[in-house]
Amino acid sequence: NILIIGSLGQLGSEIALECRRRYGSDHVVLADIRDDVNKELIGGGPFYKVDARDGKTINEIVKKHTIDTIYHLAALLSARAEQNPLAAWDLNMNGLIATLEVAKENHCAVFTPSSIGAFGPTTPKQFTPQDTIQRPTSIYGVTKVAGELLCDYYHHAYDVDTRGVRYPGIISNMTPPGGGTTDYAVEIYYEAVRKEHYTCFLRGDTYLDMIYMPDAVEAAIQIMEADPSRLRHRNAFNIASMSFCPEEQAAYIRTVIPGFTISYEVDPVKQAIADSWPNCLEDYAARVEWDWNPTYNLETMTLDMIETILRRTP
Ligand code: VAH
Repeated sequence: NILIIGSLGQLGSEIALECRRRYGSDHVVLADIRDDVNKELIGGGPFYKVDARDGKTINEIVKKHTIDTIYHLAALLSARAEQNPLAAWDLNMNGLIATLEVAKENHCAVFTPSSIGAFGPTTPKQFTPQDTIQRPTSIYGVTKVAGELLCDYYHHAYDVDTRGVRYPGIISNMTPPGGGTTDYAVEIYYEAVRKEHYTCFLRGDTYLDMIYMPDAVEAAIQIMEADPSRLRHRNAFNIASMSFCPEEQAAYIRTVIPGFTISYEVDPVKQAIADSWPNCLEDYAARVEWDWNPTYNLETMTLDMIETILRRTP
């Protein structure tokens, strides 16, 4: 059975939905600090309102539902974290260690997402290697590197089956972005449909790795189903699927919405975070060790995003 902590967030909601689709609602237990949003999106099945740092309650849930796999998806993302570094450290680290302690006691496997945010300005920006220097300059990145090291520690010291991927910016047609630096790449599609214009908070030539939610969810499930004897890495695997800048994304949107225009009001904090991150990762380790192979690209994602938003627009 699976427990998803942070199951109402941007990534958590969609992993919850897909896991319930694949494994059945009763085998997928959801938990989130909030209980007000989009629960109907995920349908029935066990749900607990719980703070990710509350190891005691999480331990009770794990024992009650004989959980064998925990998806730990509760965190403050980069832009929001930068506004409140101590809250980000508290949630991102004390939430994670609570899960790792519960996993150690109950022999659960743990999935924890890392991010391209785990790299910094001294990391090679083009085809960023799987094993390279990681000195992020955002507090979010600090918690991601610390999280990777903590998960590897629990694996080597206590044999906890911890695994993770370094996510690019995630683009979803179902759940709103969660306060990240890459949120522009989601908002732009909704604004393109709503008013054929988007004012972007990053410079038009800012390249970042991005991934469409269906591929992001597939990675989270595929890595946890992988044969552990093949894994030479664990926390966390580079995964890549597309790298683009706002200008490029706007050009693809114009192939569907010819009148679409983009303008720029650069947010200096978000731009500084984006400039400290790589432009594109290399993900050979994920491809070799657990057959990672994304399906969407900027063209097919743009078509799917706009068609989905149009279908929903009254
Ligand atoms: C953020 N969407 O912007 C997240 C992600 C690669 C970025 O970690 O913080």
